[in-house]
This record gives sequence, structure tokens and C-alpha cells, in this order.
Amino acid sequence: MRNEEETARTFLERLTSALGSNAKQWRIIIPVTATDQTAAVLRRYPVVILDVPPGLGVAYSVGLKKALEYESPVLTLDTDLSHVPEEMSRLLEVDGDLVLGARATTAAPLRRRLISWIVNWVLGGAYSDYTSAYRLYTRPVLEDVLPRVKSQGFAFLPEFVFRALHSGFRVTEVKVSFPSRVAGTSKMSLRANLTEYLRFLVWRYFS
Ligand SMILES: Nc1nc2c(ncn2[C@@H]2O[C@H](COP(=O)(O)OP(=O)(O)OP(=O)(O)O)[C@@H](O)[C@H]2O)c(=O)[nH]1
Ligand SMILES: [Mg+2]
Repeated sequence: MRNEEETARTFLERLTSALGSNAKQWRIIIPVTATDQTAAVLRRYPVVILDVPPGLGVAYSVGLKKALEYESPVLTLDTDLSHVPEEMSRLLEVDGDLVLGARATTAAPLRRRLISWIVNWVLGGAYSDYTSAYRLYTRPVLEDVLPRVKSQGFAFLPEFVFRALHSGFRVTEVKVSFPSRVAGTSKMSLRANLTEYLRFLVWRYFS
């Protein structure tokens, strides 16, 4: 969660209630990179807050490693309400070592649609959304793949899927909706992430 003070409260309320009807026990782990009031809002809730430096991949590496201290599976989702917490049962109900929530097409910014399109096209195969973060990770895939993922930015997401498939894990995909963020600003900068996407694509073809 990076500077999401406008949505943090609603997100947590909706997540907690969706978890209540879907899982017996759960723990909410939030890697936070913030210069706004996000952490202050989160401290009012029973959540594990991890202070992390900038980078979506950094946040996922630290957060998923922490999650391995508890029971698996591990459900991940964006915190700007673009991933609908009430749809988590769609991911929880299917089999697979890694379950991807494939997003419905929306009026997302062109740069993001372009990146997703290129990454999905390059990776090809049976899946339609390698860059979605709405996922269910099981312990075996986390233990095997997580220590090997190098991307520190948004390329963490497709790199993880690619490595999981390469190692023979069973990846499944279910459809989820994808409403646009209601408040706050995008943390997805093409400039900050381009090098990693390119490095990942070069690595995918030549290693
Ligand atoms: N801790 C942490 N979280 C991050 C970082 N970058 C992004 N996030 C979170 O990751 C999720 C996805 O980032 P977004 O900014 O929504 O990216 P996006 O969905 O491509 O962009 P929008 O269309 O504007 O929503 C959000 O919940 C962010 O708060 C980061 O550097 N650190
Ligand atoms: Mg978003």
C-alpha cells in the first residue's frame, strides 16, 4: 500500500468483512510505503504493518516472505479497491499452486494497458493476465519461486508467473472485475518500470 490514505479505511472494512465470510482464520499483512496518513489509518486495525522502501516488487517480496510465517494459502490484492474484496471466493474456490485473477478490460490508462498487452503477448500461452496482482499463492510455489524473483518493481508480477510455470507449477486463472481506482494517484510509472520489464523480457528469451 503506497500513499492510499483516501481508500485505506474502506478497503480494510470491506476486506475484513469479505474475509469473515470466506475463511476461518486470517491475518492481514500490509507492506506500506507512505509519506501520507496511510500508516496512521492502518494502525487502528489489527493488521501487520511492514515498512518497506519504494517498489511494488520489494513490497511483495517482503510481504509474501512474512506471510510464509503463517498458514498458507496467501491471497494478495491491490488496496485501491480496483480489486473487489467481495470477489475473493472466485480465487479461493479453484485448484492450483498459483491462481491468477484475470481482470476484465476497463478504461485503464493507455500506458498500463499497453504494458499488460505486451507482457501477455510475449508470455503467450493459456493465460490472459500475467500482470494482475489479485492472486492466491500456495506455500510450495512461494517457497520455491519467491527467493528467485529479481524484479523490484511492477515486473515482479509477470516474473513470478513465468518462473512458476517454468518450474512446473500448476497455474490457473479465474475472471475478476477491475473497476478504476476511486481516489488517490497511480503508482505505476512507465519510466520507473520500463528497464525491469525489458530486462525481464530479454531474460525470458535468452536465458
Ligand atoms: N508498499 C508499496 N505498495 C505499492 C507500491 N507501488 C504500488 N503499490 C500498491 O500496489 C497497488 C497497485 O498500484 P497502483 O498505483 O494502483 O497501480 P495501477 O493499478 O497500475 O494504477 P491505477 O490505474 O492508477 O490504479 C496499490 O494498492 C498500491 O498502493 C510501492 O512502491 N510500495
Ligand atoms: Mg490500481
